Amino acid sequence: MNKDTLLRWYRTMMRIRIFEETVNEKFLAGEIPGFVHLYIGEEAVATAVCSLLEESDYITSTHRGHGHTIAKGADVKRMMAELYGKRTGYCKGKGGSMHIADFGVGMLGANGVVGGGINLAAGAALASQLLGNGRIAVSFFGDGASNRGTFHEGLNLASVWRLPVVFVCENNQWSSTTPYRESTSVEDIAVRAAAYSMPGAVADGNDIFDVYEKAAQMTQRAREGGGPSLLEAKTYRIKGHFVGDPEKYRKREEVMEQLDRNDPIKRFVERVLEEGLLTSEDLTRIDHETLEEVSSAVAFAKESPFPEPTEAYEDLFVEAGAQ
Ligand SMILES: Cc1ncc(C[n+]2csc(CCOP(=O)(O)OP(=O)(O)O)c2C)c(N)n1
Repeated sequence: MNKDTLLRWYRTMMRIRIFEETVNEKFLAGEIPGFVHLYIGEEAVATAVCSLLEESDYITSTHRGHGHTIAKGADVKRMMAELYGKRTGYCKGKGGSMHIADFGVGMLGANGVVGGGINLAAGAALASQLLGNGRIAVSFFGDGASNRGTFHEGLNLASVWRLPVVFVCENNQWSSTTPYRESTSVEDIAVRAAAYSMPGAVADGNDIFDVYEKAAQMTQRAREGGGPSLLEAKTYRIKGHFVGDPEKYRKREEVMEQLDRNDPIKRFVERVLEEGLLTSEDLTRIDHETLEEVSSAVAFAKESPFPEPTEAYEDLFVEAGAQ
């Protein structure tokens, strides 16, 4: 990997981590309304996969969408403003965390419906195929979503029509309060790809190099007209299901062990320093710049106005072709 890519990866992972640590803190302080799910511990997946995409390519996301949105190039100021419910936010402050979208960078939306993004990505890929514009689509979703009908419908038709789409299952071991082993018929979700005649692979989702290598084969296949594939990234949800989750269903030691041994940012830093690929000055500079960037996003959000009550019924429908 060249140095620029490694620096970009680190900046993106830190941008996600600091953004979310800040959101956690501000939510608990009562400054952010609504409901928030954090992606902490899973940053390597979105970062590696999105670094293989062009701005015009599409992604669909989930209820745990900040990481995907940031990795696809959205503006953290407008994201933070949306979380604060302000008019300068992506949905003019009326959507919140689970509705952030930025069509300008191909981010087709977070989604409060588990498994809801899978067929949206297949649809975007179908549009690209019909238009012949060369764009590909990626759908990020969880292990829980892989047990929904939408997963099976989406993979089947994507395969039948050889759509340019990559399905990325982030197996973070938990589906809300349920361990994936208690709800999922297979050890590796990737094996389900065989049922839909497409390649499937398992990546160590906390090793950005591994995710990148496996995802690269799949994005290339999609670009070359080879059709869809399924990547399962094994990772771990460090935070509760949502901010404020008392987490009575798992032991604290399990989380601490993952944080200690398997934090994707820590693993990246150890490797790049050990192999002399980046210096600690490179990393510290990015840490400072990112902290600064996120704190100005908070200031921007706080200074921005709330929408007027009269705006409640505006923007509910978008005319076809308007975006
Ligand atoms: C169709 C649907 N069913 C149930 C829910 C409630 N729900 C919200 S998140 C979640 C767990 C999703 O687990 P997973 O897909 O593994 O994603 P993760 O939360 O682990 O990122 C559930 C059941 C929902 N939002 N939508």
